[in-house]
Amino acid sequence: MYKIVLLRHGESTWNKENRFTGWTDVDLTDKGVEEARAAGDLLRDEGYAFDVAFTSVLKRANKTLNIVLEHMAALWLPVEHSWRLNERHYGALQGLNKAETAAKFGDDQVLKWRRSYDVPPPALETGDERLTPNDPRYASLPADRFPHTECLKDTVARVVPYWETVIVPRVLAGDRILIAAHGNSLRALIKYLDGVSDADIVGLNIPTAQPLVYELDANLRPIRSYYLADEDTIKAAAAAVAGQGKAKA
Ligand code: DG2
Repeated sequence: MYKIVLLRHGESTWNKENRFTGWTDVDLTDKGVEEARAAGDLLRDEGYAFDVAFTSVLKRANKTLNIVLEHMAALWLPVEHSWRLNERHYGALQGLNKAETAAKFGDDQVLKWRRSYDVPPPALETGDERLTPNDPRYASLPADRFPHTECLKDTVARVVPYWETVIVPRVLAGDRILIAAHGNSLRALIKYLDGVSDADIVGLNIPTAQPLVYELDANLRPIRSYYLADEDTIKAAAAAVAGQGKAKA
């Protein structure tokens, strides 16, 4: 049996301001730092140790990972970064307030943009300063493939090849793996691992900085998965994430 741990980053400044973030490179809040510390302490206290970690090229995930590793006395751990683990690109919604967007377009439309499998948010127009294909962190991404928006299906299409070609060989080699990423890049991976239907993936919300353990069989199919925190805590945190996309009454 293999065991991997998935972790969404701690609260970011735009999570706090309830703004669509996507590939915008925002920092953690003080609360986010605290959440990351708590995640590291929890993993350490539960006896977890890792051989390699994978993360995105966005600082909210990178910093969360560093804080976790620091609290596990494992800052020396090899870390691989890839844009393929970035948050789903939120297109022209990036920067907008989620509740205000719901007030303008309706809760149902925002739910489709946030949680549907194949409805992408409105795309950024060519020339928009939020498109940064020349940023060196995207050197391995051809400029003409730099996303202007992404639905979850698009995110699955770039996360799964990374899982298959980079992470799976390490899992099969017996390495203990930590993946520190984002709400929707993790939803993409979970959809693939658990074979979640396009309809059911709408109801999946990932709380910040809560370690999620996957036990995998020899074929890397999930045997079971569970958060280390108690069920009530996770339910409340996931419901809070779901509620971020509703217009305020
Ligand atoms: C959030 C997720 O991404 O937003 O891009 O706004 O995980 O990097 O904070 P993260 C964003 P929702 O899909 O939950 O609205």
